[in-house]
Amino acid sequence: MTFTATNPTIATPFALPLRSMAERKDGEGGGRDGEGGLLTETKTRTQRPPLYKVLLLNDDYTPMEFVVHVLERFFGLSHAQAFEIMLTVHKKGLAVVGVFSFEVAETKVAQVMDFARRHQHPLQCTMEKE
Ligand code: TYC
Repeated sequence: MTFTATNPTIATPFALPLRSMAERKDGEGGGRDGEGGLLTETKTRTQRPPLYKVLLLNDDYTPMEFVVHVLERFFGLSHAQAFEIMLTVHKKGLAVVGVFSFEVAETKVAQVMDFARRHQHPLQCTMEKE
């Protein structure tokens, strides 16, 4: 299943297939109308899109100040928040920087990787499904 909504912060409705009467609980629709006709009903349910964690990985070469700057610039963190997450990555090897829709996570990863490459730092940023 793909999610192509241009604004991924807005929940996308999905039409679910009608289930047979046998699959339905009482009072769930799809019964008799009392005059011999069959009642049908289409239900539209709102499903949340899957979320993706964006992870920052430690390395031995990228300057701490550069990582702090990346976190402020691309993830909207305060200097104190950015410093804290940078230190977590430095000590533990990686940290979750944020959780986003697929498209937003993909964009953040690309922005960080491109920015690091342009500054010739080996900083690595990846995403994984939550
Ligand atoms: N370990 C790096 C250093 O000592 C700092 C660093 C922190 C690098 C976080 C990457 O994602 C990172 N300069």
